[in-house]
Amino acid sequence: MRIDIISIFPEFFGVLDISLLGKARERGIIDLGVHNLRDFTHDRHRTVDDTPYGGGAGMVMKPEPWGEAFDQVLQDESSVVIFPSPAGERFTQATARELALEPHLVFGCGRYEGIDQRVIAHTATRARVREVSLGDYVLNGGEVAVMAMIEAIGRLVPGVVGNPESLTEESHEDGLLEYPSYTKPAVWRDLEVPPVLLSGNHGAIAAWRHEQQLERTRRVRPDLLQP
Ligand code: 6GU
Repeated sequence: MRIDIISIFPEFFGVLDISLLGKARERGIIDLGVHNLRDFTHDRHRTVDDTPYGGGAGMVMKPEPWGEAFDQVLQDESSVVIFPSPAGERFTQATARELALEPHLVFGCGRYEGIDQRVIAHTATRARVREVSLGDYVLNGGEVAVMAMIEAIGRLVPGVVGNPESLTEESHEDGLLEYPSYTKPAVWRDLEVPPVLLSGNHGAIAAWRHEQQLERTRRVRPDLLQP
């Protein structure tokens, strides 16, 4: 999978060199390009924003540098462009699963009050475009959101996570929260591991874990159980 990121803070993405994603890049499974939006400006101050038409607070990102950046980065109809935005559709595990199947993702990180909407409209004429939000709160810019999305998507790309079974037994894969986990010692500071986990009875363990998933989901995320 090829991933391109366009941002005025390319140095944000240095952390993608480390950890699981860094290994996937070393092994050639994920190919990452980070582009500085200011490299696509032509004025002395490398201006990327301007005041909003119609008035109002804040600044809006100008369309021209974005247009030139996409001219360089977009390949063909196989590209999917993702604009992180608190006004987007919700990013979920299902979104991550869909995007993990794509050969080329491009993330356009907006700052200030957003990007001139014509950038999104024009990009949609030459690629599939999605405006995506992590949740109902506001971040200063898309960079941190894109980091989270790339981690969620990247670990679902075949070969990135060593043991694929670890992907099927986690929160949200079956619509429920994950069951609680325990390791040795069997007693720690007077707290015991639930005895069923030491029983060796695999049927009983599976049933207990499923009950724990249901209880936890009912308690903290009842919305996930609505039809
Ligand atoms: Cl994707 N971007 C920004 N700027 N804020 C957000 C978000 C994204 N998701 C939640 N808040």
